[in-house]
Amino acid sequence: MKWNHWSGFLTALTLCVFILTGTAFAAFPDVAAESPCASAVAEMEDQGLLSGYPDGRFYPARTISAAQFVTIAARCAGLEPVPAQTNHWAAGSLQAALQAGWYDWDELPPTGERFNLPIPRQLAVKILMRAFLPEVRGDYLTESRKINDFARLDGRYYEPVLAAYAAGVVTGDAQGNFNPTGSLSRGAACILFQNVLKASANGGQPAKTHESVPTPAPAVGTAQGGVSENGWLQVIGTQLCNEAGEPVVLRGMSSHGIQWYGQFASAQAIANTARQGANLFRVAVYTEEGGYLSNPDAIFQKAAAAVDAAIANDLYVIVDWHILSDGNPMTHLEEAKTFFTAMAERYKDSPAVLYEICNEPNGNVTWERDVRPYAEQVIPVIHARSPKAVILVGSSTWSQDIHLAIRSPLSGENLMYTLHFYAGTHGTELRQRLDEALKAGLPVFVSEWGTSRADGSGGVFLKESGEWLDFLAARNISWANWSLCDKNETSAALRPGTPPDKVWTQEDLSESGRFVFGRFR
Ligand code: DCB
Repeated sequence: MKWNHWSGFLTALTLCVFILTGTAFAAFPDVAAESPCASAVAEMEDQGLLSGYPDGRFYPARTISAAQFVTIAARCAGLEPVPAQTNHWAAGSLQAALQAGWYDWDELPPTGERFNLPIPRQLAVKILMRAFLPEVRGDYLTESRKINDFARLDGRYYEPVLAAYAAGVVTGDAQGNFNPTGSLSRGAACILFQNVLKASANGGQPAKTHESVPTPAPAVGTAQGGVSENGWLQVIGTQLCNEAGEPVVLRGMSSHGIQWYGQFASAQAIANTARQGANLFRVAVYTEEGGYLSNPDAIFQKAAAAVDAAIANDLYVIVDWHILSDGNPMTHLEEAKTFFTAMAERYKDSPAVLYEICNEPNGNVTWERDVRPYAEQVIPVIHARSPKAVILVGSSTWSQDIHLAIRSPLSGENLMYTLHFYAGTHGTELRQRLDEALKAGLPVFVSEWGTSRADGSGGVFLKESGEWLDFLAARNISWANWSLCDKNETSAALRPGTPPDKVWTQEDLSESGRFVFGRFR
């Protein structure tokens, strides 16, 4: 708490005592004495912090506007109005709140166009936490588990909302949802004020609140069906969503290089994968190492056949421009444009297809100088033909430098950043990077990961893989596993010699394959 707010704090404390001890006299005929907000409403009204409507009612179910909410917060904190840009009745208090750093300019522009709109719950909570409990922090894992719809939260509100859960200011609804972009009723706002003031008086420790803390939410409720169920995908905040705007998680297999293991990108192999519960397939179109650049027409046909087979099996499918030994995506920019022009033209009407424009930039490559400018040239080629398509973008160091993209993210719709990991090589540190990216508002897609070391062999590292998958599941992050083939390496999902054109049994799967197939659903 800033000590120039001491007087406000004391006012708030005094108010708080009133709220907590005040008799719930019937200040408003429409607020029942036993209603959880009754005492708060009555005392706040009595203190001139809140007013009813001219008909003498309070209308606790009505939506509270941004102006009403911030004005009450300012009064509670003893923040005096200052000169403002508009003559809106609340402009002075809102200007003072803005200057006190309770919210940012773009959240409620001082030009006033949002003052009378409902205040989104995530913004309301941020303002309360900044105003009354600025020192409180919430542990990401502990608190995010309490929030069933955590994936819907805008990244810029992670910190205050997690802190608010930690301090018991917010507890979510009966389903464990926070509903971050929803509005607040006037009655519910009073409860929030009461909770934050109590916690503040308690030194930031959770106080007993009117709402009971729900048990930690289980896995976040998501759709994991196929294309016919989910339709066109869209990215909302950091979350991949279906056409209806509901969070969706894609899980499935990546092919190995189709120039080598094209037989495992066959209709039967893909159908086998779908039958195991996957809703995603990734077609790895190597550029070098005997891939597309050696034989563009034949490889294009092979890739398109695999995409068609995935679509026929109701799977989402990633067309992956698999740069690898050509570390810099700029090296084959023109070929990439030609390839994606043809792919996007062919699949422009299919909601199933996602485009991954550079598998793993590596070597002497930077996000700023190489990957970002490359993406800025290739994305428009795709979006010009398929405007709604989700496009996945890699980063330097084999798509691990997602933290560098935070500083200069791409602009545009339906873009996601890939993060690749190998469980035998990468752990906590890379997971922290992923959280950093989410926190900064970057949507993340794990379009390739393996149970092995980063070279595709060693292990298998199933315990570490499990830690990764739990981590991804808790964040609703989609993934594709490397790889669906029978190569004699531990990351391969099939045992050496497994025929591609039969229905596989458990005996055909490698140790890695059994583990990964078991985690699709
Ligand atoms: C990625 C690549 C992928 C590669 C796997 C495993 O590379 F995207 O193409 O697959 O991760 O290394 C391997 C196959 C081998 C094949 C080889 C070359 O499994 O059968 O012979 O590609 O085509 C990564 C990922 C991370 C790191 C290094 C590589 N890393 N890498 O963090 O150091 O060197 O390929």
